Amino acid sequence: MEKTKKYVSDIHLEDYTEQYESKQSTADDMIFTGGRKCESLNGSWNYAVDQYDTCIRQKWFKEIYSDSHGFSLPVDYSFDKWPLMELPACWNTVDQMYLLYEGSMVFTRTFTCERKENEEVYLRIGAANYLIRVFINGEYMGMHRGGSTPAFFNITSVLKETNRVILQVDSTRRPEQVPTENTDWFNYGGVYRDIELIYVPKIFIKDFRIALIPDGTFESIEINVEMSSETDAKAVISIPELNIKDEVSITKGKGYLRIKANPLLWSPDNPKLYDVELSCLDDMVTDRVGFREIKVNGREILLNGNPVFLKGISCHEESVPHGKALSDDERIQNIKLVKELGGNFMRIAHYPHHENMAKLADELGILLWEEIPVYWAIRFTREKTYLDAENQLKELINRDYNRASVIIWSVGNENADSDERLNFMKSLADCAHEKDKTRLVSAACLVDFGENRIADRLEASLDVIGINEYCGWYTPDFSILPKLLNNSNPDKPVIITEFGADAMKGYHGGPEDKGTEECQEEVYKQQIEVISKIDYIKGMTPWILYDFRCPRRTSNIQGYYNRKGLLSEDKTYRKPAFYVLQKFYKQSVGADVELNQ
Ligand code: GCB
Repeated sequence: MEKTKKYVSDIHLEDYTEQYESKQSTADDMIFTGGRKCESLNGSWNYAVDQYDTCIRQKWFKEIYSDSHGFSLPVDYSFDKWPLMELPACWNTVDQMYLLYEGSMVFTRTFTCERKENEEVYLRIGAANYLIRVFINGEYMGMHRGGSTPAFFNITSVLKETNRVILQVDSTRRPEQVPTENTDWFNYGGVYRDIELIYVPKIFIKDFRIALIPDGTFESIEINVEMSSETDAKAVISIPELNIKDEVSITKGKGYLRIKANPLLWSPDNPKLYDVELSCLDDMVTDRVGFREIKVNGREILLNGNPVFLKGISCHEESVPHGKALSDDERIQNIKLVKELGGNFMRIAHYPHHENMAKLADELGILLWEEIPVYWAIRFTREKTYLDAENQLKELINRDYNRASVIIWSVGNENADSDERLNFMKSLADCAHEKDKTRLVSAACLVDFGENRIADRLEASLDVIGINEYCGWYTPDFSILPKLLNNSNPDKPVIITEFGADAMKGYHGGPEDKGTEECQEEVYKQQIEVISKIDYIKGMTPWILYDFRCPRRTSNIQGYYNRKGLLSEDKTYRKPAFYVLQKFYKQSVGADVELNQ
């Protein structure tokens, strides 16, 4: 009787998600992972599409197979007999049947765990879009919100020798989420970044930050340590190549040290990295870091004290075979394409990409703009939406703080200038400044075409102004661009974060014919000619490196792809505009460019 009642209440309980709102993994739950003992849980997982969220309504994770009298109960799952999927993956690319699926899927597997008595074990999920709920051995472990940043769960207390883990992932777009329902990219679902167990001692190094102090001397490194408990201890930092081995004293779990050093400075031309090691009590972590200074002086961006022009390109995290679950080879290919263009900078839009992107950019020498998905019409008035956005920003900063390649945090893209939006985004910009004094803060803003000038109240909170303008495309009258730029007198450097034009590979016509390669080529020529003459423009990241999937794009030349790529979506074909940009980037910037021969 009890059971029957329970069954019926599961079906009728409509606010069933409430009970899983507790234990949210946030930026505060992150732990530093470099150099730690870890075990991968990537590989084959059993899975089921769970469109009606039956797993969490009926609490499948409790695995109740019989009643109190021992009679077997009917259940709606058979974990070990479900089909298999190799994780990490975006389910949309795994099977044509799931291409357009948005909703929940449930993944499960068992794993063994040999934990030493004094070890704590964390489950880390690199990213799952958008919401993930985690269950182990019948217990709810917690949830994570935000589709592009990592989640951490301390699972020590429930571990046995053999363990069942269940992940419920929900990719549903919702208006109050970050991003909101309507974007200009494809909403991939799945657990699409690495799943791993991380072993740490009872008291461990929770956070470790190391950076060159941006004081213009290039000879001071600072180290911040946070321990997992309010302990007093001594930590040791070593950077063998710089002959550094120093003590950091930890008081109530926190430590700070400033060291004199003379590192070779990291730059795209010389991406010098140093092995660093931090040990404290029974714990030790490692990293490979570069030391560089990025600053703004008036309208200049200074890298290691020298003015730099950011020759960039925007890029989504996507490949035809893998969706967002790129391989490192695919990431390297993207960076190499930017190098081939003659670029030194990438705007990795519009959400945090895999942490290996920044690690590879460190190794290969590319500067990065990293962004959170505060995109278009976010619910600016909703407090919880703000907290979600701020948490994603903090998770990104925590994750990539030690990456020299990352020079700019972007707090959003193309949000109409309202009072609510100003408050929301100003708070995000202030938060980024407070959390990180070693980088610049920006956002991709809209141009004020009414007044025909760069004007956005958010600019006061930014170090660098990002501008999306589509003159020659969405704003067909190209002559507006020179007027607008000449009409503006910003007191900060400006990066043209977007311009571009759709072009379908192999589709030809005149420069006026929208969607042709010739039209895109012409837009690039016109844009570059104007942009290169404006002295306050210190960088550009045209939209975009290669075509990407987008449900909004249904025209005959688009075929559900945004075709503003300089390359086709499979990256095998370079459109003529690729070579226009390449020519500009390979010439010295600042000089007038003759693009019409
Ligand atoms: C924009 C957006 C970008 C779009 C692009 C376009 O301004 O920032 O996400 O994909 O325009 O192609 O319309």
